[in-house]
Amino acid sequence: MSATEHPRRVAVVPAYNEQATVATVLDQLYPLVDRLVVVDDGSTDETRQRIEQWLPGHPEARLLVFDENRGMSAAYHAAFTDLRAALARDELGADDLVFTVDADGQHELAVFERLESLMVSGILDALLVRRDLSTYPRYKRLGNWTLSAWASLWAGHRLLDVESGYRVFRLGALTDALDYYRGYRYSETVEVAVVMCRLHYKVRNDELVAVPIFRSRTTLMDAAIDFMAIPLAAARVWTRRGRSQPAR
Ligand SMILES: Nc1nc2c(ncn2[C@@H]2O[C@H](COP(=O)(O)OP(=O)(O)OP(=O)(O)O)[C@@H](O)[C@H]2O)c(=O)[nH]1
Ligand SMILES: [Mg+2]
Repeated sequence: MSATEHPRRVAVVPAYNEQATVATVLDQLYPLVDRLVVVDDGSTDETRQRIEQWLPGHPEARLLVFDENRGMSAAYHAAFTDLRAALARDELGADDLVFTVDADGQHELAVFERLESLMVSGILDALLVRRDLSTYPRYKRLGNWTLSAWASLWAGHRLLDVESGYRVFRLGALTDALDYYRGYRYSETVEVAVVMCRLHYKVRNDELVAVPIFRSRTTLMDAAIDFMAIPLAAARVWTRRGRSQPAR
């Protein structure tokens, strides 16, 4: 990419049982991006059919499917691996931007331009959107604060909403980080944040964005898994790359 060119935008949308919202989210997202990857994570409702009905007329969109539910982290891993292959084929560049967006309409797409300009002007590798959780129940906010503080300790960088699924990554940094984590259930979000910080990539997690609707399907078990996944992700970087050797 030359200095005058804009990075391409790629959207990744994991979807599990989102028949009510998925087509609307894809409709709103498609005009904002150059390429879109949606993953149906073995939905048992009409999600897959809704996506298949939506696909014609959207040539830059691609559907990956799991026949059985494998969890959000596996859905991201499949999509990111697909993008890594596109990078290797030179279809995409290391400076292209990957936006991750939930299929449930929880992510405010009106801020897309703002997120891109923050990435470009700040020369960021990752912008983990900080969701405005003021409409969330108190126990959710407390859990989020605790997990973010715990992750900050291991990341060596202050993280304010480490569970956020609304993110922008530079593709080159993301594919590098992919060598250090896979994620289980929801742990992809906390693991990639810790890994990227530990690899000395430039990460921000302070840009506050409103959440249009509250809906939660995560459980206390998911929080416990994330809690354990955080030090393990940091340790993976330490053991594989060494404590002092920066990535870039
Ligand atoms: N719940 C769930 N979502 C999945 C799964 N696989 C993919 N997803 C998708 O991953 C995205 C995030 O899941 P959500 O359940 O909205 O979780 P969240 O918004 O990060 O967290 P909460 O606000 O605590 O519920 C959505 O687009 C889901 O459709 C899965 O196995 N379970
Ligand atoms: Mg959600």
